[in-house]
Amino acid sequence: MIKQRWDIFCKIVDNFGDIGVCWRLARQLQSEHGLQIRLWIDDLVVAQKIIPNINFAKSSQVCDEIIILKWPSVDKEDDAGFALAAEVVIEAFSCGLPPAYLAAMVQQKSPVSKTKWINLEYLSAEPWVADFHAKPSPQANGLTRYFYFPGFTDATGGLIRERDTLGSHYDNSRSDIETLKVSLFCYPHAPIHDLLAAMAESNQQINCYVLASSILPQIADFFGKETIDIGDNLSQKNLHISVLPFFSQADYDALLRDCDINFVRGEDSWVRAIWAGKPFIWQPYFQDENTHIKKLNTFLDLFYADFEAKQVVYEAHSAWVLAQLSNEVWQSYLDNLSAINAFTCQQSKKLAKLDDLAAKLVIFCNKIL
Ligand code: TRH
Repeated sequence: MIKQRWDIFCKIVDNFGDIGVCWRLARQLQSEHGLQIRLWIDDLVVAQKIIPNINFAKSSQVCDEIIILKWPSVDKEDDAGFALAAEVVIEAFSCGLPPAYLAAMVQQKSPVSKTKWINLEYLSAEPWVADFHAKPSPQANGLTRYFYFPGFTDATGGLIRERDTLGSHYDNSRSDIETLKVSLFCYPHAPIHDLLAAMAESNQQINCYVLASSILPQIADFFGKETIDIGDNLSQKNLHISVLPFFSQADYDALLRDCDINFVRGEDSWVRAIWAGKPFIWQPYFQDENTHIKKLNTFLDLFYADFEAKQVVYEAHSAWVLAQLSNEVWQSYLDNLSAINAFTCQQSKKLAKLDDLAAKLVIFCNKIL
């Protein structure tokens, strides 16, 4: 059977969320929906962090059955094979499509073979998302670009969740845990020093797993050291830090499931923390005019609406995001951990009943002309 061809275009703006999302989506569309995926990436060096077996000297290669292509600069477009536009093209996060690719789409005469053009947007729990999701946006060149908004309700494009994401890993019986396991992945402007100090003073032993990233200087500074490295273990009072390498996505997902509390950030690690079903504290990606705070609050309102101890969760998030974390806020979060754990697990299962993003995207693309 001839496989339907889909192209995904990914520009790596900052950090790993853009490629993290595109890579998960590419793999799921290929493995669960039988599509042939070409993933165009502008920066293979950064992409290697998420796709470890990429050879960034190669402009074309296959990794895990995904065709990975280097997105060349405009002057090299002619060599890039853009003339062969796929059945569906996903423009990730408004990254723009190459002019030669758009030109090929404009040339397509037959309505049946026209490329369907989807702009995959960033995730937000804000209510306006439902109004804009799946809406067409006619372009000056005669093409139609569709907005595709991921989200937390039926009226949106769903969340990325592979078929086997929610196994039987949920563990609600955590009341007698003596040593808490905490994973830490955050932006360097978070109050890391305050968090470590609060963990050290907790009434419980804490093993904190720090994934190697741009926050290592802050961790080193807390312990009065110049630098720290992967593999280092450091302790202060009840806090025990282990510096871990940057994991593969699968190993990182497993770590999230294994920990009792996960500090996550951006978009993709946030969603994975939800699927892990464990208490998590999310630091949204910084945006001007406090847009990220609005995003955070609408998410908290949606996710914790029916949670009796929601105040504790709100306080912990706002302390973390507004850089005012105190020992009291942290201890209060720990004191309520059993309830937060049970509620998170319940919400995770509830969200997993909604159709996932890849499945909804395939249905949507089959529907539009
Ligand atoms: O890296 P991020 O901060 O990415 C951000 C956000 O996506 C943000 O919305 C976007 O606007 C900005 O980039 C440009 O956080 P995020 O989204 O959690 O992506 C991190 C990826 O790294 C995610 O796919 C999980 C993965 N990861 C690993 O594979 N191994 C690891 O050890 C860790 C810590 C993360």
